[in-house]
Amino acid sequence: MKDSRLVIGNKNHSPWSLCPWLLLKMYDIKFEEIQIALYQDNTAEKLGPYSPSLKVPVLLHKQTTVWDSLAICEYISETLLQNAAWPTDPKRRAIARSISSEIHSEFPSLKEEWPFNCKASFSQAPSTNLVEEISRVDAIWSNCRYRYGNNGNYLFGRFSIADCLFAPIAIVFNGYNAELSSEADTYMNFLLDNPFVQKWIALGRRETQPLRILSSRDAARLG
Ligand SMILES: N[C@@H](CCC(=O)N[C@@H](CS)C(=O)NCC(=O)O)C(=O)O
Repeated sequence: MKDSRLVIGNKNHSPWSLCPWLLLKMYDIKFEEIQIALYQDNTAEKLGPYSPSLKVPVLLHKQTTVWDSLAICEYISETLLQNAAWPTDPKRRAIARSISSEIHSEFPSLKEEWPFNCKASFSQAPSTNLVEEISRVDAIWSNCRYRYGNNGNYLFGRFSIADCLFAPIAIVFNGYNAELSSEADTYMNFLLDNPFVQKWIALGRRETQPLRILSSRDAARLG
């Protein structure tokens, strides 16, 4: 058995699973992937042995269990990467942590109106609140790359946990045709071109598991 096992949900519908999965892939850390179909009658029963919160993602590393995407990314960086997944400079690290926490805990309209779906390809008019949230993400992406990106493609000059946290947002913005500034659009496309993100999208698109608890409105919109 590998030292690290990552429990994830359906690739098509689990944005938080993508974050630590991408971090492990980018750093070439070998892990066993355990995929559990979400929103089924037996989902809680299957998650129970792994996940104290009955949600994914969960990392099982040796004798340690870590759950919640951001906590898992922190743990991976600290325990397996000598903190390499955050910027070295304390000021930049503080900003990287702040924007990662912000996307993780805020943006209710984005999460509600534009649910993560690798198959999405709609132009769905965003509400006023969602327009404000999109412009906040746009400002985060544009400012971080301008101020801390060292003329590179990543938010902080090299790949970091912040890029992991925004990878699902790139998929969502692309799927629902978000209107972005050209700077933000460039970063979105850069994330979408990442070979591991491409792989996740391709595998997600191949999934056919129906989601039992979707409302009829969501069922009509999502594949
Ligand atoms: N804050 C958590 C959110 C976890 C979460 O909501 N996971 C979803 C899939 S992306 C889930 O497990 N849903 C199953 C459920 O709510 O029953 C994280 O970042 O990991």
